[in-house]
Amino acid sequence: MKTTLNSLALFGGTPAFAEKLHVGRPNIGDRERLHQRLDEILDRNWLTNNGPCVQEFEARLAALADTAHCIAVCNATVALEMLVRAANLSGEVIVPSFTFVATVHALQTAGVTPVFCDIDPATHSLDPKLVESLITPRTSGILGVHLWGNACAVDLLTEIASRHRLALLFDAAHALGCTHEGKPIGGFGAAEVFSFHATKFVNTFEGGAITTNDVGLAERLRLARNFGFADYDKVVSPGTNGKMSEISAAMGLTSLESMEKFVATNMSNYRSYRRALSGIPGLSLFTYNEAERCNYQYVILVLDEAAAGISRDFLVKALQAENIIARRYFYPGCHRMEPYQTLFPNAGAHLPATEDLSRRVLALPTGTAVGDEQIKVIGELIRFIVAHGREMQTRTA
Ligand code: T4K
Repeated sequence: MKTTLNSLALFGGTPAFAEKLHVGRPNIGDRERLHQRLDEILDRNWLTNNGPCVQEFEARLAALADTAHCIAVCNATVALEMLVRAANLSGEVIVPSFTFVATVHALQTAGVTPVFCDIDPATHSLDPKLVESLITPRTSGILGVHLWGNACAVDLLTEIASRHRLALLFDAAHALGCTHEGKPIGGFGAAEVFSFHATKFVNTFEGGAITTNDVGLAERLRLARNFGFADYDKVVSPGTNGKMSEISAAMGLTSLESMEKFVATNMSNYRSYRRALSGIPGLSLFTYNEAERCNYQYVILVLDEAAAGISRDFLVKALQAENIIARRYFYPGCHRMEPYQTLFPNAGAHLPATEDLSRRVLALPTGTAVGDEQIKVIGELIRFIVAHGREMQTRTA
């Protein structure tokens, strides 16, 4: 345990951890089962193009999301791009700025203008009261994000979308295995998109999937995923190469088999962080609704600089020096990234909660690579840094 400023890595001390602790360290499931699946793939000599592993992965996901259709894709960004086109979005779409930039890029890439809407600071997701005020005759849809796996204001957004005849889509990249009012995320709106990037708690190395109950949309998405091919030599629509490979689906199936174990670890880590950080002035954890099913894959710390006496950025710097690679998700907000900053230079004026929160949030390491003992050390360190924050900031100034 560190008890002097000089023992902190920032001031020349030995880092608290010899190896870096990452936010997104991949969870690896049953290696033997994965190797077995890889052998089966090689024996079949069928590596991609809607192979049996992909089909099985899609069936498992559709069951999990309780949807009629699931389309597995090479990553969630391409899935979002395909969906924006297949849902015929045009003109303007309302979207949060406080999200990973891929959400917004998917609109921009499809020639749709993103209209940034502010968030509710309590949920970190779209504020439905503000959504309605942004609807214009050019609006064709709303793209909500279930940030940190917590359902956004699904019911109010559904009501607004239906009253204004808008398409409603959800970026559910963080929300596999989560529920809203007991119903699995995946079946809300016209369609939802999951990510299985290596850093997600269930992963396919790279990968994504779209779930929907709309058969027409599912058909268009299947075509779009495979260049628009309806049959040999027969292309019936524009399309891309959005296919998931067999090796990715094999990883996904193996990962799904350990999903409950990963969730249990994440939940236990979340509770350990809650204990380890309790009572530290100016710090609070983003709280999950334990009445719902959650995957707890992100541990999100929200810092009140005035009460903590230390800035978020200083805390991140001090933690990273200790090999705790905390991340400033999703700083500085998409509206401050290109091309949006140039296109909409005044967007920030209408996004006070986004601007404020993106300066105060940080994600802490979790997943199967992190355990109780490490979290205790991280908690003690944060407690010490906050207690001596002013002194430390003066010393580094
Ligand atoms: N919508 C939302 C709301 C999203 O959050 C995302 C992706 C998407 C859409 C798009 O989904 P995909 O197209 O990616 O399927 C990471 C991920 O690359 C990204 O998938 C994820 N969200 C985002 C929140 O996080 P970075 O730029 O932070 O990645 P990186 O390389 O810094 O990795 C994060 C940490 O994980 C690092 O500390 C290192 C560690 N790591 C990473 C990889 C890849 C490992 O330990 N092993 C690994 O293999 O974006």
